Amino acid sequence: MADTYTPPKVWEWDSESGGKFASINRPIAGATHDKDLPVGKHPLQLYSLATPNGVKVTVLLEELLAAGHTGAEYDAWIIDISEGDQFGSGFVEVNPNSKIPALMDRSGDTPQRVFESGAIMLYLADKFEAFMPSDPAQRTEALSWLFWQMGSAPYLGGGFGHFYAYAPEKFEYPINRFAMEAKRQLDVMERHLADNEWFAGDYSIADMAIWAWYGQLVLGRLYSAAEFLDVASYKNVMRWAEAIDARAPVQRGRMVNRAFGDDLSMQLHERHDASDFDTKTQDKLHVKT
Ligand SMILES: N[C@@H](CCC(=O)N[C@@H](CS)C(=O)NCC(=O)O)C(=O)O
Repeated sequence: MADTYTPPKVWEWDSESGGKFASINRPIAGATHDKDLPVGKHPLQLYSLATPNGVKVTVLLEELLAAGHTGAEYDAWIIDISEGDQFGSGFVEVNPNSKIPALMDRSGDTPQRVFESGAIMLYLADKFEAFMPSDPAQRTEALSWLFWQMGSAPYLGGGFGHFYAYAPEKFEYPINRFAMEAKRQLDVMERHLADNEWFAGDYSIADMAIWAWYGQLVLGRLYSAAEFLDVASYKNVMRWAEAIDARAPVQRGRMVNRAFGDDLSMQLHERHDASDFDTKTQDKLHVKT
């Protein structure tokens, strides 16, 4: 194989390196500009975007509300990562890592910040004692799968998705490397779901977290890669993904903070009330196009 790049002694940032998202990627943390975050009327303030990591949290919040946990009412504000909103000072105070999703819980005496989608899901599941098995062995199993997802998805998104869909050129080596890993991960899921309806006991945050990435992948919504990865061959993963996709709270959760895609009826840029899902209100909430 031809050697196309000889690394220099010390790496230097080439801000013109190309590829989708190249303009927002940088090797420095911290805020680039002053900008306060808006605060709405509910105790839970979510700052997010409907990427798979964002969808995990909005699906959980909609599931909690549908299950009768009225304390889970939330304002969802859009963070446009392509415009650099994640580098505003207010957002960096909630998530020093400058990535969506980020949550502020203002229900107590002191506002509590939570960042990292897995931590947010666990925080909400514990707060409302829902969508997490109470049996200690099953809870441990659910945590194992939740952390499996958190550790695995960067190979799917940052590895496979980046080189297959976003990189400025198609390079065989990384596409092969990460397609193999993505398919291995799907096979891990396939084998587990062959003997289990859900990942740990009943439907839980583990299912929601894994679905947002791998469920949406096999449903053909990520990276236009369903055929390339032959997702139809993972029959149990398909069965599980379709069952979750059919849930009304999941459909609502997918819409929140979505400001991309061709289907405008699936976009609810901000969510402040259950009635925002009504078409009329929704039109008003199409704040950006
Ligand atoms: N491990 C983090 C990953 C979050 C993440 O990667 N968020 C992406 C969108 S899916 C983001 O905000 N990217 C903006 C950036 O990289 O500047 C989590 O699960 O919350």
